[in-house]
Amino acid sequence: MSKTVLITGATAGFGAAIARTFAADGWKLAITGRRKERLEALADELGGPEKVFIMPFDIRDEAATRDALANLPPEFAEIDVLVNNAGLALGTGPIDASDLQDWKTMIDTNITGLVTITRLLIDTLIARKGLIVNLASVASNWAYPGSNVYGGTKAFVQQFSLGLRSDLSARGVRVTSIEPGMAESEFTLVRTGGDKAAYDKLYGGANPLQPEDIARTIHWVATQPPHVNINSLEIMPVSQSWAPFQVART
Ligand code: NDP
Ligand code: 8X3
Repeated sequence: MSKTVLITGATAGFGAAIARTFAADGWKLAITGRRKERLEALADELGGPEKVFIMPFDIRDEAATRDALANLPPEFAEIDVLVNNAGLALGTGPIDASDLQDWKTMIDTNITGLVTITRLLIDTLIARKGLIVNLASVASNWAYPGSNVYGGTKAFVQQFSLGLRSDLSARGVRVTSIEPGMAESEFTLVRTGGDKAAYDKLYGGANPLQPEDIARTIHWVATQPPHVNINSLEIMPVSQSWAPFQVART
């Protein structure tokens, strides 16, 4: 019998690639995101309503999240794998040039939305001895100028993953924190408010990770034997590494 994966944020980037990778391996998919037309197109591409159930809602909205999960048809309700992928960065500037509303949007999406859907699905995941894959970031591990609140949300995701793992190991539930570096998706367009020049400058000549690289990794994590837990994986393109520490001289 085929297993079911619920992927948040499947309308673009990693989420869409994860959906394609799991679909190619015969999994049933429940996919979320705000852009309903993209969910519909992806569902059509991946086998239609027998294979894919679409859940258009805003992950920041608890009532909408509850409603969407309550309306999962029985053939999609037994979730084996939850991929908490929906998320975003807003802004690249320093703290004193950042917008407080942008910070709240990142916290509401990357933290509150993620913990809400996780809590709402936890009984199902325990019953299924399932797997939770959380999209953290290299920004969980390394601060860089402008990472401020985005990095803080991703550090939360990483630490929450460890906490989930501690609480759930005796129940057979697996938990993995995936921590990607530079990857080409809509992420930078969202972060810069649609600045294509910034997008081209960041990725141009850098040979960044592609969404398929992350999708392949998550599929590998999900297909390990049930006694194997991949705790965390930090993944960068070969071209990306570390800079010297900054030293401010006054
Ligand atoms: P994209 O911008 O390409 O995709 C983001 C996805 O998140 C979209 O499907 C979007 O759907 C969804 N999303 C955002 N806000 C909401 C919301 N309020 N409600 C529901 N869905 C939402 O980015 P990536 O694929 O690159 O990023 C996926 C995850 O990986 C994020 O958590 C990101 O922080 C993380 N990450 C990305 C890296 C990168 O360099 N690209 C590196 C490390 C981590 P919609 O807009 O339709 O709602
Ligand atoms: C996204 C990767 O390096 O832009 O999480 O913070 S980075």
